[in-house]
Amino acid sequence: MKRFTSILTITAVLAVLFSLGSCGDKKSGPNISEDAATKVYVPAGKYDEFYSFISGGFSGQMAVYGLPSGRLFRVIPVFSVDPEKGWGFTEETKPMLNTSHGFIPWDDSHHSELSMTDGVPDGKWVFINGNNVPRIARIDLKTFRTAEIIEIPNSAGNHSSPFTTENSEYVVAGTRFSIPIKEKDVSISQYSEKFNGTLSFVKVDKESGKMSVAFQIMSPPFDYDLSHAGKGPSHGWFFFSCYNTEQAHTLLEVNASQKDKDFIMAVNWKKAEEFIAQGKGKEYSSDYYHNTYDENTHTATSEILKTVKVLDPADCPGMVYYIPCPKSPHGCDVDPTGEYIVGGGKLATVIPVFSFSKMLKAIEGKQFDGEVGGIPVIKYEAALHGEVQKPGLGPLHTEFDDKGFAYTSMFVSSEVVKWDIKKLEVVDRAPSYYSVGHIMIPGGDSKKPWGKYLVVMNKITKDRFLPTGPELTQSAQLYDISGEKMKLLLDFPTIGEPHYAQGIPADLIVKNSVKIFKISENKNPYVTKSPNDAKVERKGNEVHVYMTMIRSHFNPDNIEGIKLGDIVYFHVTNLEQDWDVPHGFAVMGNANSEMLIMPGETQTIKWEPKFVGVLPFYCTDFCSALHQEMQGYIRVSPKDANVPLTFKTGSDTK
Ligand code: K7E
Ligand code: CUA
Repeated sequence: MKRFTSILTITAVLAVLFSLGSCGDKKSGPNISEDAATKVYVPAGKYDEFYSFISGGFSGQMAVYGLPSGRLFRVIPVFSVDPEKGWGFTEETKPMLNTSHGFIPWDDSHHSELSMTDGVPDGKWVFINGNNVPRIARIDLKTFRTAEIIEIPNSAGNHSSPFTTENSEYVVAGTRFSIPIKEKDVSISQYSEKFNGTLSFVKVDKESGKMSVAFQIMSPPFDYDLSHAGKGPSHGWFFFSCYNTEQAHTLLEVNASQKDKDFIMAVNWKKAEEFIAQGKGKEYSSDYYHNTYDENTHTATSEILKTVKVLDPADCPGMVYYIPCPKSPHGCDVDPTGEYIVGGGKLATVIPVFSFSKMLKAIEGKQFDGEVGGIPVIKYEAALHGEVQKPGLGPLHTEFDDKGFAYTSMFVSSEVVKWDIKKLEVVDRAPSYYSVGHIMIPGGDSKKPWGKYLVVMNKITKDRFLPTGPELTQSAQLYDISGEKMKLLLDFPTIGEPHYAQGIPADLIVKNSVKIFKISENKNPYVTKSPNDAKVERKGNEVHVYMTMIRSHFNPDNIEGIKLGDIVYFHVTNLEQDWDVPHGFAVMGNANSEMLIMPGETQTIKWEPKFVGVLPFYCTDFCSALHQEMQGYIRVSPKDANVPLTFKTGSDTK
């Protein structure tokens, strides 16, 4: 490995040397922009031009970066608990992580996807998938917080998700792993008879963003990998790549790489809606969770949903087709015009580009090659616009600019290839320093790409930064794509394996940013709206502390009368009404996390004292010159003590 790395380093050095002499030549290596430093330099105090939302991979979170600087602004907790923000630890946020498997504090997130209006990112929400326990989360870009998480029933490994239709009518969820549907105790060897995949269409309410599983499409037991919606002329269709059409259930590395072609599945979701309206959807019973965070109560609630409507393609003619696609396709991307569908066959030697209009003609003329599981297979040539020849090795993902070019990541040959969509000709290639996975151009999977920058994200980490022990830094590279040739500008580290990302001009988001929550509108059942209303109440062995915080003290800050065996709930309200004045709260020995409470917000943390004594609590977030004075004590007495329950701040004992 070390040797391999140093060879790579030497190669890279040589490549730089060569590139000095022969600018942009194929073998020449990185075409580093001579003015890279000024192009990525955002002067102190100035803002970046774009936000980018990069999936946190196996961290289960999403990270927000500025472009072109690559500066990290925020990690938004989504599927994983986050003690920094109390996410998944406070009583108010815990329900967000409820699933049919119980409380799950983690997931594996792959794809971020911005909501769209007329096929263009609108800056309202960003969605992200949970790959492990199948889920989709919606993050509200007014607050940069997870507002909702819905579990996907009859699914396992929610990978081809949460890509969206042109007006975010739906976000989708295609199952990566086929399973018995519904789950039951069967032999794994009965894979091809007893297992199935599903493709879920999750409705998104236009105003509130609220998600609901509108319907699922039952499908043969393949692995559904990635997807993108049609747009413009192809609006109304959705395209999913699938591999393992061999239907292997063991040693897929070999057994699922047998066929020359797998499929892209084309789903006419408008037809599916008609079939649902006609009552063709069979009700399947399945428990799945829907968790929402209410910005007025500052509290999450979980509801358990019980049924889902499932369409069988055999009963729904004209709804689903397969297009053969070489070989073990991964990425499935639709160009800004909506006419071209690009498959990224990991093991393919070409990049196949399909034509939507040819596909429709092929369907009309019944140019089929038989069917699979009742789903007609369109003849490869009949739907093909053409193939990009010799693009590189291991094509994975494709994004688009606003000038008719596509950019495809090449995992094996570690490069990005720029090609002309109509002519299918490679016009440029840029080596990336690691095995590249997803790439992202702001708006690059929409109708209107902002084709200025390209972010290239690693799959396998390489030694681009100072070493950090056995695991090297995950990272991304930024390219300038405003000219004819791609030019490397910057490397920047990312969190978790970055997978996919989205980008959008900052001004579409900044103007809507929430600065505070109005205390007058706080409907948390445990809110304390004035320091005078602060109190401590006992209910059996439960003690509820209704506490306020304002620079730089707590009300109350001296509490006595707690007994061993009590369960104490601190319901803490931040009374500040100024932007950027959160306070934190932690009590010694709390077995969960701190809370970070925004102005006008109430949050609750549970504490079970373990021994007799006087324990401090304090503000964890530096909030004023007297932050260090923002502290208090809580006295814990023996179980049988008769210390009365008292609380005070200053001298006013109550
Ligand atoms: Cu290619 Cu999960 Cu979209 Cu990673 S996936 S790169
Ligand atoms: Cu409040 Cu520090």
